[in-house]
Amino acid sequence: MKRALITGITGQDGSYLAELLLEKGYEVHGIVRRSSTESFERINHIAGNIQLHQADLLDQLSIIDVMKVSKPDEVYNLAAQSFVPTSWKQPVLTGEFTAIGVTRVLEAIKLLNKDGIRFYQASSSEMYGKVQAVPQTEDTPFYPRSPYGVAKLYGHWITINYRESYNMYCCSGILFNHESERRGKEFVTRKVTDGVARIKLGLAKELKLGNLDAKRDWGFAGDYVRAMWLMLQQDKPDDFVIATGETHTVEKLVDTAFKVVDLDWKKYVKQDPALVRPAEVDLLIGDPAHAKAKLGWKPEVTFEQLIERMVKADLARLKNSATPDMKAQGI
Ligand code: NDP
Ligand code: GDR
Repeated sequence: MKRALITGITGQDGSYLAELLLEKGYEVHGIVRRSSTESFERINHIAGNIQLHQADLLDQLSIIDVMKVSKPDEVYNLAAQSFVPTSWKQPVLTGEFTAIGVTRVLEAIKLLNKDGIRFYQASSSEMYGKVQAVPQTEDTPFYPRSPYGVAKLYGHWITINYRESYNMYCCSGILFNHESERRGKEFVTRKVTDGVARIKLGLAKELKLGNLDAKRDWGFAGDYVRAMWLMLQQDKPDDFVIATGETHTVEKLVDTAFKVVDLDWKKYVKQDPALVRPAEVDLLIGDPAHAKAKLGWKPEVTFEQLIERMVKADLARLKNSATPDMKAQGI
């Protein structure tokens, strides 16, 4: 039985990846950080089948200890401060988790079992930032536009550096935006689908958003974790762009989500200058040709299917949590 260790197992991707690895017969271990309230809602349904260990990417010894106990064949480094706007408010902390945290994990692998452990790094399309070519490939030059993007670029290059310096099996997955009903509510897709469901149910009157012109290449998280696993099953380590190859504006996302419930978004969406970022990434569209050719990977869920499933999931969740008062009003 293969063993995997996932940092960031409580996050969106960590939960889907844990499910996938369990299906494949892995023994799954995960790192969780101590907090006064537990944030296990995405993994509660598989809690009996995975082993959780307390550790933090800020603490080198805690990572070494978890690796000694879990003895992984594969390490998936998904933990990060992952919300771009927070990276301007907490740039130093973002660098500590999202950049130097990667080196801590790589150092633990190098120390304990450099030839036996395969490593996946969660890199990001945010590294392209002010894009230098369209569509973006593994060879497109990077130009990050946020402290988060800069930190991820460090993580990307340190992964490549350990591969080249120590001959370690290290892969960097340059993943474009991927979403699901488990997405954090501060990210734009989930903010919109949750907002649409609230407006439809009479729980909210408006939805405040920032820049509606930005373009993103949005895919489904369940498809993207398959690519992570595939990267660690090859003869040689490599880096891969994972994307759908389609791009849409935030406005198109909003229109698509409101249409699921037959409402006109223009009546409800307000633009709030406070939500506009200090520096924006205007256009992302990835070319996944390398992943298609080498990994045999392709996305299964379309943009429209993704938004529809997210709106429906938010409607169902809000209806299930309706109070007696709300139920009396037909919610
Ligand atoms: P989430 O924000 O949903 O999850 C982040 C995870 O990291 C959580 O489990 C969080 O734990 C954990 N974490 C944060 N800081 C630490 C720390 N110091 N020590 C240990 N764990 C920590 O992110 P996603 O699942 O969406 O993304 C997974 C990874 O992929 C991230 O690195 C993200 O930057 C990257 N990425 C994501 C993309 C996307 O579109 N989703 C695209 C490209 C890259 P806790 O529950 O305690 O907060
Ligand atoms: P992003 O995702 O920054 O691309 O990073 P996010 O969903 O936060 O923003 C996407 C685009 O939508 C615009 N936008 C808004 N965004 C948010 N969050 N809230 C709003 O109200 C709003 N209005 C407009 C943004 O300006 C932006 O252009 C995500 C994260 O998962 C990263 O961790 C990951 O690396 C990248 O995707 C790829």
